[in-house]
Amino acid sequence: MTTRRQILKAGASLLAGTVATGAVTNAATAQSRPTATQPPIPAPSGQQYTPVVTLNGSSLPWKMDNGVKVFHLIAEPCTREFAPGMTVNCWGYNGATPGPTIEAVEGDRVRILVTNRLPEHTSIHWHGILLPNGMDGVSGLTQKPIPPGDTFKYEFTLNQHGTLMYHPHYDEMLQMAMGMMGFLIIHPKNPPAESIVQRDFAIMLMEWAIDPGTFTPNPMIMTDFNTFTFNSRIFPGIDPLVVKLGDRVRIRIGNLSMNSHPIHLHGHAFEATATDSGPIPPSARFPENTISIPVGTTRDIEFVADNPGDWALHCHKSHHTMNSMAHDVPNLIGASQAAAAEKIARLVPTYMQMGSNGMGEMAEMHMPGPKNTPPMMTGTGPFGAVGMGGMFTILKVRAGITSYNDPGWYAHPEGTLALPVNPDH
Ligand SMILES: [Cu+2]
Repeated sequence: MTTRRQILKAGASLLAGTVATGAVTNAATAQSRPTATQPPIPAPSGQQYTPVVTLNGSSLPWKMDNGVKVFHLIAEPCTREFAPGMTVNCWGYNGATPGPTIEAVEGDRVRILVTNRLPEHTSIHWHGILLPNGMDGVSGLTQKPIPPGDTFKYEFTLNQHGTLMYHPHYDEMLQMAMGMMGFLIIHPKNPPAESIVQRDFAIMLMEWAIDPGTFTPNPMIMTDFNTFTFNSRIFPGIDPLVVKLGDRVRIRIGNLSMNSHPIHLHGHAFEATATDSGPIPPSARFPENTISIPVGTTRDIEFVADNPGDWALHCHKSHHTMNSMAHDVPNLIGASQAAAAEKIARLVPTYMQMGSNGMGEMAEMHMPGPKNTPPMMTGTGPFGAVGMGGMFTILKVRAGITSYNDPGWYAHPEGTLALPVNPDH
């Protein structure tokens, strides 16, 4: 007799096999959108707002139909370059993970068509949006799932403003682990003067389990993730946030991963101005350097970029600024490896002992790794190896720039740089 346990086991190994070969993503036919940050779509005539820049992503164009903004999302497999040298088999929307940012204005009526080109059912939930129950996208509860090949229509009026999200509510564990998520951003109809910004960025946080040498995230992993992304990119593949000195800047951060991420900005104090339920009253705001973004939420932070330079913006969980982390390795800090290294070198002549005096040397030594696997710490700045990967990018604040193209590295004014000295003088 075949037991339930045997069936489960057989199913699991079959699934593991498909995941490992990438067949589950139909990688051969997968779409892939550019990973360069696309210029935002300007506000249409009659509406005024600063359009959102989705770092290493894009916004979703729309058509007008009798006063209704009509968007079309396509749920489908895609490939995503996380950084040069690492391309991942994902699922997303319109060829990208995160999917394109949907942008609208409070009071708009929107119609969002969702076509399913995945090999299984899906549905789409509008996270944080106040809408009629039948538009909420929870398969089984408020609608039938969308079968492969079908298109469902969602239509509702936006009666709020803020940073909201969309994601599946069918086989969520797998579909979100494969990258299915995106922003739905609603600008206020009549923004107060103090909330008008010159630069408005959107960053989705995500974590993945991608074994070294493989191409497909493992959705079965619950805690031991090894790849941490801003908009499904890892440093140094993440574009910088370029702003002019004096700009008021908003960064909208969403988290649909399995962990909270304390996001830390150097050189500036900011305030959280909104959650995924709307604005935080000014009387309730306080200055911060680091803000934890809990799972399943968004936070908007705002500040005046009043300090020129190249400022790190990163997750403060130090394992989250690393790539392809392996966590089950022995601790060698302070251990003498000389005797063992000599013996290993007889078998493997290229063997290098590492870890006794810290691991910083790994940032400078780019040892060849398995295919499709970036070094753990990587990226180079004007002073050498940055020693960071994962959730790390740079806020570039510049005086006198005339475009928001990457201005290169900051030139430090004379006398403002930390330099070696003789401590006795
Ligand atoms: Cu983190």
